[in-house]
Amino acid sequence: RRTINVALVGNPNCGKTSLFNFASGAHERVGNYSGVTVDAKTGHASFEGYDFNIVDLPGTYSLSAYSPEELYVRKEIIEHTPDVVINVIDASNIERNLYLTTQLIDMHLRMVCALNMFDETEKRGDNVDYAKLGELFGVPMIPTTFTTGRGVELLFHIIINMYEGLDFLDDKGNLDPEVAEGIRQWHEQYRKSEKEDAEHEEDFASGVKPKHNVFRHIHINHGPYVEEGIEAIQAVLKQENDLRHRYSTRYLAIKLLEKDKETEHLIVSSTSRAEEIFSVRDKAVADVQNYTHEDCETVIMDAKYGFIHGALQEAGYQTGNKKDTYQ
Ligand code: GDP
Ligand code: MG
Ligand code: K
Repeated sequence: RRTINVALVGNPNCGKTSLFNFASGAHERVGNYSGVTVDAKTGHASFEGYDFNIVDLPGTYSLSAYSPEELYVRKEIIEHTPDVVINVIDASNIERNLYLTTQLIDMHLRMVCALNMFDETEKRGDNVDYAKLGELFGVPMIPTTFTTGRGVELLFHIIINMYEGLDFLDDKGNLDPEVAEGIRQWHEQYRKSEKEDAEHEEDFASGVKPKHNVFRHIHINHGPYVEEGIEAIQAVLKQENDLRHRYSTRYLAIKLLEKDKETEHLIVSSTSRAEEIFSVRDKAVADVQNYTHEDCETVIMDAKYGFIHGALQEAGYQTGNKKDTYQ
């Protein structure tokens, strides 16, 4: 039997522990509370002949490392590299929740999104083409209600198939050959990327994409100045083989542009090129500031919200007007 390591990541109160309890049979406390310690609970589940180790991580709104929770989640993802990340999203507050998703995308993970609280959005009369949204984010988006277990089987089915790169069921439970091919190719790209990161990233940069690749790893475009900076920093990072094989150089470059202290420490402790990397970074930061009259962090954040806004619009997102049914 194969064991798949899964991590639950999402904003506070989006339903992570409810999924954890439902899938693993645990009885962890759900609801509005904040613990004094930052830690993760581990549980086990079985689906379709596979075993799962499930880690319920603390809730975070972002991965900017402003809080112990954010640092903890980042470390857990980077150091323990789960096979698949389940990004739980409170679909009744989708725009804000997708911000974390855009940061997870930078980390280049195998990921699936649970559009949880789907019952609430239905009560309110929200509308969204979640298949389209998934396509735009390059991540399968599955409507779920973890209080009743709706969508959980499909979610795990998709995780298994992502892990194995095999077939795929659509939301009606039928095998959609085009989506199956998309998943398979996406998976191949991912496997390839683990071995040949640099080559892989160049593939994406030059726009080479498989024909039916519905779930491809996307790059969120942060605008010409930030992207130029990312490219310049990546060029130096890629000369460090250890770093390149352990981390997504794009993610590290973005974090360096945000002047992220943890990432700076990582660079200092793991390369002999720290000085060169910081000087390229400092120049990029200054260029962004000069051209946009904003600091890098703001430009990056605005670009991510711009991407979310555009994707929601393209997926026909509309909030229902039956607001009284939602507490
Ligand atoms: P966490 O902070 O992400 O671990 O979220 P919890 O699992 O503790 O859930 C927060 C609250 O939302 C709890 O009161 C849950 O019962 C409730 N909840 C979780 N999932 C759903 C869902 O899909 N629909 C509805 N209506 N409530 C949910
Ligand atoms: Mg919880
Ligand atoms: K990598």
